[in-house]
Amino acid sequence: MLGTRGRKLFAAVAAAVILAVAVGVLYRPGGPAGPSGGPPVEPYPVPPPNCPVADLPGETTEPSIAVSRKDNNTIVVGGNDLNTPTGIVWCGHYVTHDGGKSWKQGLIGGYPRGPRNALTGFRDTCDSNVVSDSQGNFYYVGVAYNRVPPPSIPSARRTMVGPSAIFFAKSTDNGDTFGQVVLARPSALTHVQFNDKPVVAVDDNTGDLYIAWSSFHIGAVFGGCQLMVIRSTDGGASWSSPVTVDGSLTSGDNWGVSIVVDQNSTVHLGWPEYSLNAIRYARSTDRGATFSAPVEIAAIVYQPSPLPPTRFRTPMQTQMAIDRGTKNTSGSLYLVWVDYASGDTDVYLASSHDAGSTWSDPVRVNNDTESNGIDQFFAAVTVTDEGWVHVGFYDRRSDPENRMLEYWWAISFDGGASFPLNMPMSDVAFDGDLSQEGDLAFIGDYTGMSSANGTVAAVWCDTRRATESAPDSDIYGAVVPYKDLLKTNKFANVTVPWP
Ligand SMILES: [Ca+2]
Ligand SMILES: [Ca+2]
Repeated sequence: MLGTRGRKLFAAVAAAVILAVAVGVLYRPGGPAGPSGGPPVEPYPVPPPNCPVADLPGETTEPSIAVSRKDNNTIVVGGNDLNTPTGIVWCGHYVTHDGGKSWKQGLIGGYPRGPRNALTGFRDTCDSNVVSDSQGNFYYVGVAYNRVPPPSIPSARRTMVGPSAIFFAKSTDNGDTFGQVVLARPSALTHVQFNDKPVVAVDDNTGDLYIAWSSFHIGAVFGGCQLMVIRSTDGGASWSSPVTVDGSLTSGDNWGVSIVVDQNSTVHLGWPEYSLNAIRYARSTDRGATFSAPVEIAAIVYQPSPLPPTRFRTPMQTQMAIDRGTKNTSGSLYLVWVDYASGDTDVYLASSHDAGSTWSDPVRVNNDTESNGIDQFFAAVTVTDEGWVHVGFYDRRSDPENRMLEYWWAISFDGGASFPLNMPMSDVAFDGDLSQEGDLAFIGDYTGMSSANGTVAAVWCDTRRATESAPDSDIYGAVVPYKDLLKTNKFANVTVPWP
């Protein structure tokens, strides 16, 4: 919620003064507009059907997703949900057992006037990240915090300090409930430290769980930021003391970490280090006791936040996925981020086929013309059983004004070396500025993509039901039997190399 993101909030408020307001929802049946708004380009892939995952009247943003690795009709989504008894933001969980046809919406307990648990007493929770293990259990982490003083006081810095903790929640009933909640990293230093943006991963061999996050240290001005990792060897009931992977108390600005654990129990981390304009990587081969010295995977140019012409903020984080299949790319790692070097944002991916020892040069994932002024951002990644790499992201290429959002999907058939197939996944375009929390346009800071057993599923914050006079956001998604889609759809200049 703060640090890099908090600083972006200042910019968001300042930039909001003169920018254009929302223009409503643009439905786009039959394919996107051609150049200069002309007739639809053909042949053009038809997007998969979209489903409302979380669509109550209040804002719901910033989704993460995990397809059950045991039953691919069961999918759990987490998000920031304002549909709470007192109107505060709290972590929601949404589950389907029928492949996305119907969803059950709920909240992690502990919210004001809600069921009591370890989160009781916190004013807000947010920043969901959810994964499934091979048995179909789900693990969910987020941030719990108190704004001090209350958010009505117009000082962004004051609103951001206060107690903050990393919480962990677990579902052992196929995603229906998350009754087991613990503070994996309690708030230790009130008003000095802010724990932010956790991610969770599970080791298939041992059942060990890992959480990585950013710990901001706040002095008279912003201090340093440390990238921390903790481990649980008892299914999340208790957690180790943190290991610092990168950053110091006085310098460093690493926010947006991603984590996976491979088949050999090696823990892999990727993250942006803004003070170095770099994407960095480190790993642990001793079950999280120590981590290698961070290495640079790529130089980056950090994008503006917000990205004109829209007002919602656009910080950048990494996401990472591992190939759990049995083909020759098994164990390959894929890390995605976005970069502004071309003068607009583009999605990039780096691959490692040797457990993180070496990484490929960055590959541009979105295949529209470079430096065309169109933004792609909030990238997510997953790998399916045959080793295909799927990347999801917001894309504004269908709108020459670079305003209306669609969610797009790119696929690599060659281990991340190229992404010949780009197609829309959302079946409408929408204006992100129609999602508002208070006076701020806000769609969260990321999207989610996950896969298992022939299904690719993605979720994104979506404003298709909002209007200028009635701002709102929902989480929408698509649950796609992707092989069927690829066999029946039309793609220009793409031949699918069926395995
Ligand atoms: Ca671009
Ligand atoms: Ca809503």
